[in-house]
Amino acid sequence: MTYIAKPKLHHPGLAKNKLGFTHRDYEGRISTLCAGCGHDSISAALIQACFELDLEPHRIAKLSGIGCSSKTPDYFLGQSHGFNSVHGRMPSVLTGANLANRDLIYLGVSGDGDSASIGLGQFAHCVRRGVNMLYICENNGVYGLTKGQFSATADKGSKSKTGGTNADSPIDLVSMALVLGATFVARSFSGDKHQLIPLVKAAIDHRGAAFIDVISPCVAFNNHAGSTKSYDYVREHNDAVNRIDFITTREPITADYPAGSVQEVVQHDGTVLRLRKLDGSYDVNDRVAAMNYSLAHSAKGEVVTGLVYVDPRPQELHDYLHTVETPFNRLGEKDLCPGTATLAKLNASLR
Ligand SMILES: Cc1ncc(C[n+]2csc(CCOP(=O)(O)OP(=O)(O)O)c2C)c(N)n1
Ligand code: SF4
Ligand SMILES: [Mg+2]
Repeated sequence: MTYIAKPKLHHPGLAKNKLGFTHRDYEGRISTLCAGCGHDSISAALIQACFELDLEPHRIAKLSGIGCSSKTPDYFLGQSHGFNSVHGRMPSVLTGANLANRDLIYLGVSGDGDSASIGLGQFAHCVRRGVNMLYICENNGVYGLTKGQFSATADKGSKSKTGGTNADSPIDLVSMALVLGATFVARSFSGDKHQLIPLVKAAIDHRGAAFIDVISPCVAFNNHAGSTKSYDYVREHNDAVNRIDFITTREPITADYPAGSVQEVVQHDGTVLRLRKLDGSYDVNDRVAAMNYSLAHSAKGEVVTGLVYVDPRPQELHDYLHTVETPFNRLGEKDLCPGTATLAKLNASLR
């Protein structure tokens, strides 16, 4: 329950980062999500990444929409700025905040419903504008908060918990981010903290639009048995499997597997996720190759994870708009009202 505060006591031996903060200083309130929800693992990865990056919590702004995923900013970085907006509208609120104060680190936290259904247009425009942010989609293929309707990322043919079949083609947000010009694109799995934490750190460090699609199982409603997740499909492809983990129901799902291999992860409902980790020969700077690779493996029923694409020389919205470097809240009257002579000069330059 959110009204139960976490005890403030710290063990005196807790490790501190360079700023003298402990891991606890990056935590939030007690999570109210279902036990074993993938979203909680993503919160844990964000906490660990910010701790390891020695970030000052007051320099971070968390923005989200509506959904179980969008609730999570309450459960991490309790001393940072936070704004829980309207369903699917996080990107425009984040863009506005970023334009007003470019000095903060922006974390946009969203769900697949929030980003790929009602908020698809918002997602597209903030990515194509190159807003400097880490945009995380906690992707479980369902509307978890409203009890498990298919989202736009659900596989065609997958079954809902109540037995309905999804007839629509899925939206692949990684492919979309690549097409839209994101300068950092990755996919990970909430249960693979060894992959996710470094990706989060790299994305925070990236100066431009960074997008991470994190497959995050919904233990309550993720009942899809689509072509990529069915037992039949897995049996057919069993030769390619390095290792299969059978996970006890309602325990957090974990996966740890070497680069270049395929991991099949059995989810809480018995469906299987095939994760292919990119190997060392993959060129992360080739956008077109990244699209081809991602689509080719998607056609084989595999989910490509890892750093899919990064632009080594990214630009961001402020570069395009030539905005002033000083955040709006630090501009004085003299900056904002430079006087009639300056106004006349400006007007003359426009004639
Ligand atoms: C404008 C509007 N439409 C619909 C809803 C109802 N609603 C709340 S959360 C949600 C879907 C959330 O799904 P997702 O973003 O995938 O988050 P999850 O709960 O799966 O993490 C919907 C449809 C709403 N709150 N506001
Ligand atoms: S309903 Fe699904 S997404 Fe929501 S908290 Fe429970 S497991 Fe997580
Ligand atoms: Mg969802």
